[in-house]
Amino acid sequence: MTYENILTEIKDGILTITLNRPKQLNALNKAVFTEVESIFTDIATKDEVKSILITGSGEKAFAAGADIKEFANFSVEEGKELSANGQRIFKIIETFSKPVIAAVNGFALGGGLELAMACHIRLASDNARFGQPEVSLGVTPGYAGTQRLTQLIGKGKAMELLMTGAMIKADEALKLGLVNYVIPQGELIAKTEELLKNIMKQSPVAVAGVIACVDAYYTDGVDGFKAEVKEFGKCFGTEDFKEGTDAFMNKRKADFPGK
Ligand code: DAK
Repeated sequence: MTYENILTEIKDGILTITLNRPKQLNALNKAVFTEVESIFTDIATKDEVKSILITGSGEKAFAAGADIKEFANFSVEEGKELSANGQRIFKIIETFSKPVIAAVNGFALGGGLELAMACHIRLASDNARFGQPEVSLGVTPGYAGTQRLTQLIGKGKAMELLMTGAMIKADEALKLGLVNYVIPQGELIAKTEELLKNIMKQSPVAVAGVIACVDAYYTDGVDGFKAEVKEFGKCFGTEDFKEGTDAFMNKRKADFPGK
């Protein structure tokens, strides 16, 4: 697929996806969703991609929400379909077996914040702003913002942000646990890559297991403790486990095959 709304680059095992509609502050339209889904499908089995960094083009926005101009005249049915499709694609990101980090380089509003929250970890530049302003447009969040924001920052604060539609600054997002670090904008990508490289030194199989176990905690009807027993047990049959334990016993650094 040729991408017109995202830029992609693979370097040192990291796929960088840059949302690229700077004139619309990287607002998420249908085409962006299609392209994001396509790239995730494409890289799922591509060994050269070991982790993913998602950011926005320019210095102003990660993504200023769903494209308001696109959905303004939608019917009830179209609204439901848009929401279900977006939720499905964000779920692919959330449950992706390779680490996905959002480098939030500016506004992350509405669908933009929902995308960042679907990523495993979020880092923010000092100019970043976060909010779910949907209620100001007469809609509720449609891409699982009510769920993931509550999971990440707790019910009271999530209710406040969701009901007021207020925007918060990066330092408050840090205090709330919405982002892990706040970094000067010029250093955001380097710091995000550094974190991904630290993760990529670990066993990819075990990292995928961690993602699955943490997701299990939030999945209805799934017992996360049992999921952990299963993932833990699986590791004993992997080459990564043999390599990791052998490296420890021989006082050398592990070089994980990822199998
Ligand atoms: N969609 C489309 N265009 C957008 C946009 C958006 N979300 N945000 C900004 N733009 C466009 C502006 O229209 C403007 O374009 P021109 O007028 O120059 O053609 C350009 O980007 C620059 O924006 P501003 O001139 O407004 O820039 P400022 O620095 O003055 O303000 C801002 C920056 C981020 C505070 C402001 O642009 C703003 O408030 N933007 C809208 C934020 C927002 O409300 N985002 C939407 C959140 S709600 C649904 C499923 C999901 C959703 C809804 C329904 N269904 C299932 C139906 C999700 C909804 C959301 O994401």
